[in-house]
Amino acid sequence: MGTLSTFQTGSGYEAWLGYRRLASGEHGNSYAIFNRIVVTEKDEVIQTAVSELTRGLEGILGIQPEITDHGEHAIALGTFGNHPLIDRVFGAEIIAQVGPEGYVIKADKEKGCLAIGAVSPQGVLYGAFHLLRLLGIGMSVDELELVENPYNMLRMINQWDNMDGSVERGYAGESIFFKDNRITEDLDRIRDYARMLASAGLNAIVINNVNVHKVESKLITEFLPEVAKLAAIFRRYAIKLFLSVNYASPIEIGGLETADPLDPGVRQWWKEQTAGVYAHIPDFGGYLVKADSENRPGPFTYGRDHADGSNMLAEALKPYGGIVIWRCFVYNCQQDWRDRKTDRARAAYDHFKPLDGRFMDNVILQIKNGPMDFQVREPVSPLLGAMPSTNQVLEFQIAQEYTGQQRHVFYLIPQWKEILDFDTYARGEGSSVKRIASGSLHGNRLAGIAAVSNIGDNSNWTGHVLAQANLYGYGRLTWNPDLTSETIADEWIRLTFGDKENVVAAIKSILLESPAIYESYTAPLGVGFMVTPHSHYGPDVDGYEYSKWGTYHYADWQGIGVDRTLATGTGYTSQYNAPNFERYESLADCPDELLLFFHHVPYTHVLQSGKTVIQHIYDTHFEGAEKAEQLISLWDSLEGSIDEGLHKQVAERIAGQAEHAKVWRDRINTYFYRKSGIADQAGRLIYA
Ligand code: GCV
Repeated sequence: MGTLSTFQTGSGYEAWLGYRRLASGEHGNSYAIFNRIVVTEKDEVIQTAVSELTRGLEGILGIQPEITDHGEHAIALGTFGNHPLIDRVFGAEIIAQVGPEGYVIKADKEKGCLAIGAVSPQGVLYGAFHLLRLLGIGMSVDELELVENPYNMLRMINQWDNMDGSVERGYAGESIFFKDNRITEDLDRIRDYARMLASAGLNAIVINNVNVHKVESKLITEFLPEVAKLAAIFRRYAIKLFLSVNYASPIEIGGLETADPLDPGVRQWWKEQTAGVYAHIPDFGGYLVKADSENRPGPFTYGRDHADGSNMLAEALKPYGGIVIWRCFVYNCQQDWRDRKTDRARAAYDHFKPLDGRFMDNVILQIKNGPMDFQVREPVSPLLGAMPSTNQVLEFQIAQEYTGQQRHVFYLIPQWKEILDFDTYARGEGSSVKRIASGSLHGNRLAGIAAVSNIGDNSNWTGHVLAQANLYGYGRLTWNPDLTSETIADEWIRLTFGDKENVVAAIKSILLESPAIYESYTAPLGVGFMVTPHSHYGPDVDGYEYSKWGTYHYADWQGIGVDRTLATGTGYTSQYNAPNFERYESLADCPDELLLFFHHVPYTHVLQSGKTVIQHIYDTHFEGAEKAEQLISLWDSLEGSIDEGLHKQVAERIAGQAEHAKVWRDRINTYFYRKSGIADQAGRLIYA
């Protein structure tokens, strides 16, 4: 298919969909049923399921199945009530367990078939990918019987792609969607991306950056015919297309003098444009908006608030079933470091919480997982769960902006799981973030998870091959947040690299240890942001210390950290419900890994671990760099056991990471040695 010819095996292009041939004996499946696929429906998503299954069976088992609309001894797939074999296999009781996007799979020996049944064509497609995943990792499906439903309704990817071809915070090349201010003609590549997303269970995509410049503003006008072509590709994979819009579009491209959300002319303008969008894309998902954030326009200019702004767009989308996703990443990015009262961490909650209940029911607020900006370590955003009468979507970042930029390994799934499992106590004990994101806690009509994509036009999609695990894992976790990090890693490794046990064990340990390793040689104890301004790559402890972005650590000769307590600091801790508030407020109870986020302490402060802050900094930085170095030999041990091309690519990145970890180690250790004048107890080399 398409672009595969230009990206051969070893490039990483096939990602987890390589459908590697299993050696006979690697699984215990009876082949007979795989020779035929019985399908009765012409629906395009079901046809996609058929072609994926055909392709997969050919790759994994070397079988070219016959496609037919009748008969038995086959894989049967279809929606309930439309397929005689499916209807014979599944009774009312099991059908009742299958939700709108779910599916049931059953190996029915009596009827001689393996049936995939669903309420919707989309469910059939997910079921087909599930079957291929099991076959791909060498599992027997002879006794299979399972029902699956996604935990989250909205399972979304946000591209930060610009029409000039660049990708904001992109670490894997240029955009696959845009080039030279036009929409791509390489639709094969888009289709291959859609396959990857659907196979991981994702169902929505925003194709352009939340920072919408003048040219991208025209995606809802003159570029619509091309956008419609992209929407058609994603539609075949049951993925809804959304666009980021520029809040000031009525002025920038509409020729109006204002973008005031209460102005009748402005409201009319959005209604007309939206009608135009739906004329081209009848199942268009809606708009994503970054407003009054980082110098982007928004309703504040007109003395209006976020509810006024988002409701205006919601009204335009409402007749078509569209939604507005309105981001809460709103803070003062013109802060003065001399002002000790303003705290960026407080901003989203302070802006949005008072607006609870004022948003239309087709507005969803999109909230970053932490109060700052996708740091290696930060607490969970207190806004999550704090607006019971408002739809909320949780935002993650798969792109590794602050986590090594896809040059360092950083398996993000454990971090996301910690966030999803965090108890907000919004409605008493058991109010986990995953229940807020899914909408189940407050009974929201719209809810889910969105994440910033990590792909670009590099042949392996993600720059670092191991970063593919984050894209795959994001989809799997969004489908089922109760999957473990180990299970997801295991699946991904087997599908990508094969299932030799030494390979699975080594790569799994690299992935699972990677977050702790990276955290240990970068910013300590939750303080964050010790990165080079703008690029956000590499150490620069004071890079943001006197800047207007509001990201400070306040290190002096005696101590470090931000006092965010209610008692003596910015009061940010009070945005949390009890008992989280008390835990963060108390110096004694605050978890070590977040200590400097909440408290300013002397370097001699003793952590719960028993170490002083300064010794913790030295120890973690020496150990982290050492562990990064050890990854080299671990990876080398796989030479000959995995594809040579993939091995080489990753080897280069791991070597680079080990070198860069030393840069981090020395910059951080020297900085704090110079500030504190306290020597390392172990007497290791610190450049004075
Ligand atoms: C898309 C951070 C990033 C910006 C990004 C912004 C956002 O500040 O550094 O590149 O802009 O987040 O999420 O809007």
